[in-house]
Amino acid sequence: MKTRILILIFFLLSTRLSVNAMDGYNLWLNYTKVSESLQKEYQKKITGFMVCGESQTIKIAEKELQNGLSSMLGTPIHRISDQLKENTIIAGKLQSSEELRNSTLINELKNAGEEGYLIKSLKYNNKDLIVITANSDIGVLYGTYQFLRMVQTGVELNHLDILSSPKIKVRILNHWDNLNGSIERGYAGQSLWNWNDLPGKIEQRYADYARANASIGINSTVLNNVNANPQMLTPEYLKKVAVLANIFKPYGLKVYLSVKFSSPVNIGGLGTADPLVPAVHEWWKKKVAEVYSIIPDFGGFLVKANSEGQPGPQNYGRTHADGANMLADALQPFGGIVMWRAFVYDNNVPDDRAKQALNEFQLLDGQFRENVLIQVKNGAIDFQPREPFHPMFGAMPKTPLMMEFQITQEYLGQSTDLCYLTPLFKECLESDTYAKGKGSTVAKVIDGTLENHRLTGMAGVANTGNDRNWTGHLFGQANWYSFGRLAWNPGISSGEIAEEWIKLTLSSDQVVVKTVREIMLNSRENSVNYMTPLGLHHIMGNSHHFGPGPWVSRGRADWTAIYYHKADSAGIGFDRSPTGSNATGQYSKQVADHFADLKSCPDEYLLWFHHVPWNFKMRSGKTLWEEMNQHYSDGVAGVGKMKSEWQTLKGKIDPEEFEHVTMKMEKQIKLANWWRNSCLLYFQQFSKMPIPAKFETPSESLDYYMKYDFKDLK
Ligand code: GCV
Repeated sequence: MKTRILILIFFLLSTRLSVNAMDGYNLWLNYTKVSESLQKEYQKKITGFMVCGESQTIKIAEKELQNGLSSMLGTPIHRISDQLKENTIIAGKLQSSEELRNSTLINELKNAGEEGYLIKSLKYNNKDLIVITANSDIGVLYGTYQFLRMVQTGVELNHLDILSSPKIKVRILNHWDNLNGSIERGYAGQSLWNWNDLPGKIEQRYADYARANASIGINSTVLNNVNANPQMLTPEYLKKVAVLANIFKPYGLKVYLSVKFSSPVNIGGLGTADPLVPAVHEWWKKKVAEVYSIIPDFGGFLVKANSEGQPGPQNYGRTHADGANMLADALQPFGGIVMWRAFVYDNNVPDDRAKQALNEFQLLDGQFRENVLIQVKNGAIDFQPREPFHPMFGAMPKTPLMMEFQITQEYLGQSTDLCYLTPLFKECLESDTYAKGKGSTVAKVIDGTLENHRLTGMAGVANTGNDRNWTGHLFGQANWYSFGRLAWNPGISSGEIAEEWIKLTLSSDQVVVKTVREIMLNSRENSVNYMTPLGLHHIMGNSHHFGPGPWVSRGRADWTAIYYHKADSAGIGFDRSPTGSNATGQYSKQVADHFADLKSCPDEYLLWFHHVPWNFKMRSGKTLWEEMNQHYSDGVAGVGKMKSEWQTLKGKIDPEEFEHVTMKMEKQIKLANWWRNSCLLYFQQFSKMPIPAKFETPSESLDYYMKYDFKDLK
């Protein structure tokens, strides 16, 4: 009997513990109780809420207000269905509420567009109200999430007057998920989509995923890998996709698919996929009609063509425009779009891979249909820790270009590194293309304002998987969060987004916010320093891209590290100036001159654009070799500092999350040391210079680091 009671007590205790512990599943939607003073303050300002409308989207807004407010304010906050009381929140479209329809809000909402919202304090019949309104139900839901975010982050609720609408139309995640459940470049478990069990079995995760996206304004998702399996377009799979699309719909999340260009051959029984052959056109038209009959709200296609072995129009001597336009014509009657990727490869190894995309696309400017977006990676190589902005931005004025960022950290320590990516995203968005004079930033190219394009987009290669915390590393969530917030408004700063995320996810304690903000804001530079400082790039381990591999020399030349760093006894770096590949010439004159001249080229891009002697005098007065040593050592020190700062937060952060991050940081320290020691010893073979005395000498040989068994670091 005694043992039974003990077991029962243990069981009750452990369930309680597991309920209280934070395992990251709730992401930034924890709705934790705010401080006592804020609870008092908010309880005065919010006595109840009223929602107007009957749609599923409005029901979601209602549930969020009910749960979110009750939980954060520490007291039940109820829906009011009859008489308006003092300090009520009203959420709904103007048309759906008598109180709102008569107000001056109609005018103000004119600027909110289809998805924007207005959050406003106003007096109605002598009562103080807070109104969350929009032109659509999804706008109301976006406004609701914003309002709840304000409560959780402690914003004062006086004199509210916030009008916000997205700067970018298609805010889309790209999942590189395969039909067998694996994820290309995924580091957080298996795919979220359980294709084997769909359409019959529905997992709670599907709605939770859509909810998370809606809460940060993401309105679109591509479910499958750009290295697409043609089976995706078979009726069997389309029915599975339809189930997901239905679950996502009330959250405003539209479904898109990656398609294989050769599908007419693979699953259509045709002998060719040539875009200029009428039977191929016909096949796509019928296929698209079938897709829309099964998934009426379908968004369109994402295509990787003539790249890394994927088929495309060039297989038939046709252009990217021929291929994209054929698909665009099939989608156009249904309102669908094509996102055609500019990440292309020639089958032959080029003199400089960085130049390929612009070489293939620029001459097609103006030839694409109106429902085509060209999807361009932030840089011309491949999601490196630091790349200059892609020269295509600003170089194709007649074509809408959309951004492709990588949220999954393929080249940035995967799920081992704490690397807050917003500074990387912002660095690209704020770069000036000078396409139409000073101030022609990449952000203006992609939000359409530079050339008056109405179709605009920003894609993020997702870092989600079926790990309990969604992203493997808890801080990976911040990158998903940040992508959504930036796609809504590229103008928000890295610091603002970090602060929001910390308060929503970890704690609003001032010390936590200050310390973690600092950790996050320094994290990307730490990674650049210990991996690829001063413009080095693509020197990661072969094909898995984890850890150092400056010695990688086998295989296709432009997949090796030596192709990119070009270290020799004379110096190091890829000469892309006019004396080399002249990739600098792909930028507008001001930018080209800036990068091409050694005197003006920023240190961060030095070895990206120049082959520089080892004893070159840097701006700091140090030689290039000393400067490299400094950066690699700073990177390692930065990671160590990050960990000691994190340790000061023990007791202020949920213990489970605290331990999880501590363990990751311990691995990251080892990873950073491995990077530093490998690169310095490897490059030292060419510089023939000693490691300056003030820096630690690597404890092992280069051979040891080259053979290092890093599996336990991943
Ligand atoms: C989906 C890089 C990655 C590939 C990826 C490719 C792309 O090369 O390593 O895994 O393929 O980019 O963006 O298409």
